[in-house]
Amino acid sequence: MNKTIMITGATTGFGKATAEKFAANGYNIIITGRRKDLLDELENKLNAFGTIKVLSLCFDVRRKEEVESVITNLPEDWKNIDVLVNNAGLAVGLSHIQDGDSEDWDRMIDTNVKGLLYVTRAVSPLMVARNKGHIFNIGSIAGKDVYENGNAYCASKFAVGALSKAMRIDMLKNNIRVTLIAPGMAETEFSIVRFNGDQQRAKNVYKGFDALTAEDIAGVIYYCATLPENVCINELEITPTQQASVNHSFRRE
Ligand code: NDP
Ligand code: 8X3
Repeated sequence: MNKTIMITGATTGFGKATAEKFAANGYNIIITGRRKDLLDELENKLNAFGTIKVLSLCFDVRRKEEVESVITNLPEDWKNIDVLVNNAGLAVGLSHIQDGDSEDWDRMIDTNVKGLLYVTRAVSPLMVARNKGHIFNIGSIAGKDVYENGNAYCASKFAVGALSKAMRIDMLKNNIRVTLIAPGMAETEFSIVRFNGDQQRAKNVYKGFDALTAEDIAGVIYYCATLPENVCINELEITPTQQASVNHSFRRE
């Protein structure tokens, strides 16, 4: 029988690439996100794999009641979620804390921290009931060290790191694996969102730089998920070869 993976934020970037990777390897896929048109497009693409099932759920992870209702009302044959990828997240803005926009802070904390908590609270009891499951939390190297102007985004990703450790401990007796994935710079829609749609500014972030791709991260998640069940990778930091840490990157001229 196929295993089932649920991925938040599967409309683009890491989430979409992860859906494609697991679909290609025979998993049934639950894709989620806010943009219905992109979910429909991906659902059609994944259905072409033929031997798997796809369920598309359009919701905002910040809406607690909606998250609870969507998971509670999952069709019975979709409740056996083997892998959850808490990926939905974003950075908005880049400014010194004294100039920061509190609405940007709210969006980041509500999505990256509270959204992740709501989804985990809804899905983890299904895993605990079966005494098996694997939760991936997409943190960041910005959750390992801070950089100038990163303040609230870094804080949200430090929180993801803390929650990953906490989940691992809280569900230790329930045989639940928890893996924190902490990527460095990857070229997705991330910078376009951070700079409110400014494509040129987003492009400049990756100039002279071989950034990670969404597929690189999907491959790492797949690797961790398919290790023998007695093995749990608790945490993995992955950067481009040209990036040693959040504050040390090498760019070609
Ligand atoms: P993308 O912008 O390409 O993808 C973000 C995904 O999150 C989209 O599918 C978006 O879908 C979804 N999302 C955002 N807000 C919400 C919300 N409120 N409710 C539901 N879904 C939401 O960026 P990445 O793929 O790069 O980012 C994925 C994760 O990886 C994020 O948590 C990010 O912080 C993290 N990360 C990214 C790095 C990078 O350099 N790219 C490095 C380290 C970590 P939609 O808009 O349709 O809702
Ligand atoms: C995204 C990586 O360095 O832009 O989490 O914050 S960084």
